[in-house]
Amino acid sequence: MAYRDLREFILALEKNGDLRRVKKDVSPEYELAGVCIKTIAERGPVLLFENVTGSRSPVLNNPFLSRRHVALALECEEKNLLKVWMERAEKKISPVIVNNGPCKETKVEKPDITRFPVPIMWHEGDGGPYITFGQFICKDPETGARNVGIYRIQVKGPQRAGLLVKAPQHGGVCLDKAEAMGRPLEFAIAIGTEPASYLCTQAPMGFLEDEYELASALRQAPLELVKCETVDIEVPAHAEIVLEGRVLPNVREDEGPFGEWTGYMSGRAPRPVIEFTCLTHRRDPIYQVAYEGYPIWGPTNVMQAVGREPEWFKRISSHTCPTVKDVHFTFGGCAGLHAVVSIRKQAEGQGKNVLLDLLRSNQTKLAIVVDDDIDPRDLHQVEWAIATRFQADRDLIVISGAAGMKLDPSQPNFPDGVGAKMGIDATLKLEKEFPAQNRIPQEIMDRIEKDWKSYGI
Ligand SMILES: Cc1cc2nc3c(=O)[nH]c(=O)nc-3n(C[C@H](O)[C@H](O)[C@H](O)COP(=O)(O)O)c2cc1C
Ligand SMILES: [Mn+2]
Repeated sequence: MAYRDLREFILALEKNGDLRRVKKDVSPEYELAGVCIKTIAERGPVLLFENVTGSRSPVLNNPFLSRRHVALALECEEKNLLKVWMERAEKKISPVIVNNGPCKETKVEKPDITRFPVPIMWHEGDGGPYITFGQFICKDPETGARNVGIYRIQVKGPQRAGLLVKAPQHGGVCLDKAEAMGRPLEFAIAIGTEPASYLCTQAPMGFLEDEYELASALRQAPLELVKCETVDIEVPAHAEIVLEGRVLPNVREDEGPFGEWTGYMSGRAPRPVIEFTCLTHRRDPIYQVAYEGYPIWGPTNVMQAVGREPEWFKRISSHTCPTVKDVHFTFGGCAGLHAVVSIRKQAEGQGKNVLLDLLRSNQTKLAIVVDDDIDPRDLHQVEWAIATRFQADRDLIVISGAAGMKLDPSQPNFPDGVGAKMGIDATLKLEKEFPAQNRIPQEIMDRIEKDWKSYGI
């Protein structure tokens, strides 16, 4: 049975031993971030801060700390995540609109976001407190198609905030269209929901595709949505907190800096401005956040990788290589910049075509393809394949001046988003004789396995 709301998922995490309730008073200024970092590095437990100084709401950090946590969220086995996601995503389910929902239990017509939800300072030098884990829901001003994404929100005043989103992100495309019509872009931000509504936001979907259809498919039950009070948007009925508002057309104010998920501070620049018109929440709402700032530990990379891998697997298998085995967006590669793919190669040169597939993404700057005896999730194995099967003058692709991820600080004219891409084909040549791999006879290995205790090791 799909989780109905965040609270049911919290209970499941708790039952699994994956959640701790922090009773100690914790300051929202850097201390909460610092405590999160410690457990993110260990891949758990998920933290529910029950006493945040100056706040009446408990704060839950991003619950998707490992693939195991995502598997619990989707109620499947961890080893089947990719397959289950692809199978469920095939059969889209429409969300349903209901008349009322717990997110309406309390209504505040003049919200003050400097007081609620909890204004949290994440890193030294941030331009202000940031709302980091809201589902930003808007509609394409031309077609009315719904779009949902997560974008950083800088708290600036009781009803005023800054927003970082730019085309080709779909939220940015919607904003461009609204501004061209001279109209504000209405939106709602849903915070604290059942897990699929968060996970769906990171899938690289088509512009007119509705993320909440994917969420409904992933949870195998229609997501219940309810109409907003002041804007023409529908939000998850069981959300803990809903902020409604408008992005002001053609208004820009400085936004940033902010410690980004690349592990670096991203700069201050004129960016879109939003005005809040209403806030509704459940009784005793739980505020949800995501500490983002150090990719190697994978704070938000887990959900980004889990959302991207099925889509790229599908694209590669449907057009370039039906025998693709696995796709891995690595943590160190910020779950987007670096991808490793394993394939059973069917034709010479196919490895390079797979690389080109991945490199057309405006995120990915390094793609590595390996044979299917290598596990792309084990980076030691990947390095071994590069060390022993790859020759730089023959198997390397470099493309310069391509559109890349705008927050990559290594780009020559950062932050213009233009940079180089590299592909490493570490697959064996099909026709070329290659030394046999070291092996011990299988029957001997089986016997050792069986008699293992007798060796007294
Ligand atoms: C915690 C978190 C914060 C994010 N912040 C931003 C952001 O500030 N701006 C942005 O463009 N994308 C951000 N992203 C990535 C987008 O949510 C993601 O690319 C999404 O697929 C965009 O959806 P869209 O193409 O429908 O707009 C963030 C992702 C996560 C998990
Ligand atoms: Mn979208």
